[in-house]
Amino acid sequence: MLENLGWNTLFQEKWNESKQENWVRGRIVTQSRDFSKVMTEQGEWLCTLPGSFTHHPTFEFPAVGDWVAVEQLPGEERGLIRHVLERQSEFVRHVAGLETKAQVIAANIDYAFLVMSCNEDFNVRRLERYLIATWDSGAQPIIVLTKSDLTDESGRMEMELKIDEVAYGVPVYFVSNETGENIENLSKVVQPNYTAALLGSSGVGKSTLVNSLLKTDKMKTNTIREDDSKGKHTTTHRELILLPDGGILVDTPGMREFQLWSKGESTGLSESFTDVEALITQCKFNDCQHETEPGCAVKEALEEGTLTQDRYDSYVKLQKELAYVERKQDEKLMRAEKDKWKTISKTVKKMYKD
Ligand SMILES: Nc1nc2c(ncn2[C@@H]2O[C@H](COP(=O)(O)OP(=O)(O)O)[C@@H](O)[C@H]2O)c(=O)[nH]1
Ligand SMILES: [Mg+2]
Ligand SMILES: [Zn+2]
Repeated sequence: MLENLGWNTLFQEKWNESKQENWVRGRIVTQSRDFSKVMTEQGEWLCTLPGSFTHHPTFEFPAVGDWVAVEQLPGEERGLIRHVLERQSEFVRHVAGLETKAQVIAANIDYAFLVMSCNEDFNVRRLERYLIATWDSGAQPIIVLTKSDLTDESGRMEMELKIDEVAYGVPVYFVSNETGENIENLSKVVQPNYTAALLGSSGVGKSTLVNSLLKTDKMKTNTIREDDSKGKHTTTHRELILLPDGGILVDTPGMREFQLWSKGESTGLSESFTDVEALITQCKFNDCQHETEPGCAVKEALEEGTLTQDRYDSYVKLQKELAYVERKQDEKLMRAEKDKWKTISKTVKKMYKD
């Protein structure tokens, strides 16, 4: 039963190390601030986190896709989340707004479906961002171009060329919920017990795609509420869904902005920009700024047109963005450290007084 939800031997090992007698395993199906819906071996339970959990200094809310240990409340279909199993992957972004904080969009995913629509939403610069986050997540990227019924052969070729430039070797699927193009093939990508998350802007057809893959109308989509002025963002929470052939999907609400998060040791930028970084190693000087130095391989490539200016500018911009987030994170850690010492010294002083 748990196997159908993506349980594997690695989780089993972690579980064996941590399990306690009254704990039941489950996977988070939906997550809001206060509640988690958890699919356990004994059914779907509404679960909360005990306060002691959230007061822990390194506390992080569990996310959709997390495997958790639940303690059932006696006689109820509710429980307390006692433990979150170590994640095998996590897709993270910088939370929208000014706060320096990570937001886990989905945990324990095998595939990241990077969804853009063929008509209005296609944007390689955004794709670059999603790719960096995907390489950092530990999931495999799959590019999904929806609404293929709204473009023609030359439109497709143009998009394929642009994608080749930023995501060479990443699988690309043109899909349409209207004509059914590639729906079957995409469903085969999500093999039984594997999890794929649909990531992308609002309105690109993610929920409709889930319905196509499910062969039902489970997910609410924009069309249903087209006459409802508030109905623009129909998917309001992330949700884990089981496919009839055994795969698992996570539908997510659209992300209006996608700011990067860095985990310090992140290599996503390098993995997404192997072309640029390979050039940099060929510059004559190790500390080349790629501006006026002689023997600069980057400048040469830009002049020859083998590297486009847009791509290079994007690399520089994303690198700065990541460095900024890292600096902010360091500052935040330092502040937390200072606060900790303040509290400790206060306690010590008080002890001496008493
Ligand atoms: N032409 C066309 N429209 C689509 C397709 N898939 C979805 N749509 C429309 O796009 C809109 C947004 O769909 P929805 O699934 O709610 O997008 P989401 O916000 O990404 O979940 C709806 O009006 C859908 O009917 C498609 O393959 N072709
Ligand atoms: Mg949706
Ligand atoms: Zn250079």
